Amino acid sequence: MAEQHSVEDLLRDAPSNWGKWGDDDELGSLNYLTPAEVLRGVQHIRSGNVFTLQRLIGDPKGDPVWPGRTPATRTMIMDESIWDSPDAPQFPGGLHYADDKIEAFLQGSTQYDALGHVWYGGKIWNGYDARTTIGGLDKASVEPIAQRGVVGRGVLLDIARFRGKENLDKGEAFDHNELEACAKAQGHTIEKHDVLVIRTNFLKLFFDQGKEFYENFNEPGLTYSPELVRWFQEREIPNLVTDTIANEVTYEPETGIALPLHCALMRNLGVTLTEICDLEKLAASCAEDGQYTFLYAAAPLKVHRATGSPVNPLAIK
Ligand code: UVW
Repeated sequence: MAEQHSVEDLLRDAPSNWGKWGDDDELGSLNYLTPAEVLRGVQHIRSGNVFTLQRLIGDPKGDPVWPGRTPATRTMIMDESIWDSPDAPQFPGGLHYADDKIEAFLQGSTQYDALGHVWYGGKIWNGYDARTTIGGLDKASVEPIAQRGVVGRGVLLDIARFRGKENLDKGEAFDHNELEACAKAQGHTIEKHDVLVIRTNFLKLFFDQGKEFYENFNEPGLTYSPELVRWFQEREIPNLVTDTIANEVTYEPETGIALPLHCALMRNLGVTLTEICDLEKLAASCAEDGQYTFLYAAAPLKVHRATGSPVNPLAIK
């Protein structure tokens, strides 16, 4: 029988930031983003060009989501047809209006993960009991992230371009050394407290391939190694932003463990994850003007006890 691996075994001696910001902390590595970091980010605004990084919710071409989730559905509640009926509500002055609602996975579009979104061994970020997630996250929900907002220096690491590819393919892995090499080729360095924005353009395949996209689902991205986790800890990286559904190679190549970086980075170091971004316009601009650094600003929605929330991050160059 094949040897079984657990994420607990894999990460037994892994670095941790639990307790670093106190026993009550729910922000993790976002604590690194002080007002001084906002001002450092502002120094990278040169042209005033603004890029929105959210994917369209309800895209007529489809919404990429993690297997098992379904895309948001939008339902029209009020429109002009309502007033065709004699029973339609009447407002003084003859007002008509349109209203709609969506039913959506809070993790079903461009999103911030709450720090308590993923765990192992019965403990979430900062050592809180995983039972605090029952019925809603009492600890480390998306709410504290939304209350605070995320602003700092962003750096685009265009790995697809660095590898000379239109998009990365299933399971293609890279590491922190390649992030450094990519930054060097782009003409900058990765500094302490940078928000890392990594482009793979993998979701091009979602739109090109249809159903085949989900066969042998295994996204490309960073993959676990002790060195990589230490690098994130030493660089004090607050936020990892990517254009894939789950920000890392889905199954760690050596052990087959699912999403070990969610555990090593988010649960143990408190690094926030931002997923399913659309980086195409930003990447085209960076390739054209050679400026890969910018002010990154994002605030997920304030949803009480939620595991995550949709967001439309901004990159301002
Ligand atoms: C899972 O929760 C499995 O993935 P994500 O972080 O992409 O929402």
